[in-house]
Amino acid sequence: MPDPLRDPAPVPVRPGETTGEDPALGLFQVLREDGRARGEWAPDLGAKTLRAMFRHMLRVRLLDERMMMRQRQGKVGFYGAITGQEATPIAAGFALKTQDWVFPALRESAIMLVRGFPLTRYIAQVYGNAGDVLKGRQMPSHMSGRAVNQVAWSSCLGPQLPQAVGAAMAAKHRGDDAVVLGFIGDGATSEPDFHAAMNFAGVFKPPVVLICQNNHWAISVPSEKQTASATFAVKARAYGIPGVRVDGNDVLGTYRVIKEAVLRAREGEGPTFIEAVTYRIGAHSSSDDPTRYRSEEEVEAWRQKDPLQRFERFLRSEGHLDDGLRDSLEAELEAEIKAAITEVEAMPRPATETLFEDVYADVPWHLRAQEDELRAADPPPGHD
Ligand SMILES: Cc1ncc(C[n+]2csc(CCOP(=O)(O)OP(=O)(O)O)c2C)c(N)n1
Ligand SMILES: [Mg+2]
Repeated sequence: MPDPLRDPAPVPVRPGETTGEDPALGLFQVLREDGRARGEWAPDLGAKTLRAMFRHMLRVRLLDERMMMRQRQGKVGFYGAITGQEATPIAAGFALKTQDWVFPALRESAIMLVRGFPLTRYIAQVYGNAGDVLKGRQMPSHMSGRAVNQVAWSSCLGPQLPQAVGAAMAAKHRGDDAVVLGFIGDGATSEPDFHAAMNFAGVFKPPVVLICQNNHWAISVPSEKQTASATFAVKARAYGIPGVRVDGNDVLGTYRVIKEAVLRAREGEGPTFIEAVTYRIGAHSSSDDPTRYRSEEEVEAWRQKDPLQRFERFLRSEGHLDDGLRDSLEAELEAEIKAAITEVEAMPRPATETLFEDVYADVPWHLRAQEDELRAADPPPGHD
């Protein structure tokens, strides 16, 4: 009998469609590692959309390289790359409608870019300068964008998940046509907030899709030390929610599963819990040295499953991409990113006066006095 954990096979997405496999124990896959698609499961996407998906994946890959370099040069305080995990956030961005909301964990900020958030504004949040929509008040690289319905991820692991469920309950209560996506890492499933979110989602059945990016590590803790469950997806069963385990390095597979779950949620069929099986190729963040806790062989084995290369092989074999197009796309993206970084680095710090904004409708006298004192200082503190 095939072992569903080791022998990836297509599994049904909707509960009730049975092929003899349990969606929470198998591994849903459209793109095989050699880049061939399992035809019967492939989503119906045109060449233009497929190329746009690839463009977004490559854009994030290149942006991460540039930002990590900037961090090493001391120009950026902190950065967390998602290299190797591009498929799920990019697929998620394509599966959503404008009115939908995203409550990300650590590695889904790029969904904002897919949904049209400007690159310079995005990079400005890494720098926390005057171009930052959050005026430099958030932790660095905790991107968010009201314009694209994406809240910032939380440095404290977990709270975004009950918030996602709560937002979905509110949408249901108000009769909004919005679906909410909530993300969590494998490590954060050990937090009480995960249980609270899953339980509320199961009981109240709001239009929410909860996605666990199982990248096999929670900094230095391997995912097998995180749970005794056979998979993360199977945990959904205890909460009365359908659980689906998908190859998180397969952008067409994750798109298909997320899209299906979003559709179910929008049709009032309730929540879905998705485990996207992937791998963090780089360090946990710019503050981490992964060579201290995992082997190069393990990383190399996962490099072979790279989501970008896999998708590229598929696009080439389908005639949607060739050397010329690939090279011009990369050159165009490199130029765009370089220009955006140059523009952001030329921006000043947030004006010190903004310290007094956005908390009180009428600024109280003691803060007004402090503001006057600040304005009178020559030069004002914080300006250099
Ligand atoms: C409540 C809480 N505990 C511990 C930490 C420290 N911490 C930051 S990231 C992290 C690991 C997160 O792992 P996972 O949820 O798998 O996400 P990944 O980084 O792998 O994407 C830990 C333990 C924290 N930020 N918050
Ligand atoms: Mg993890």
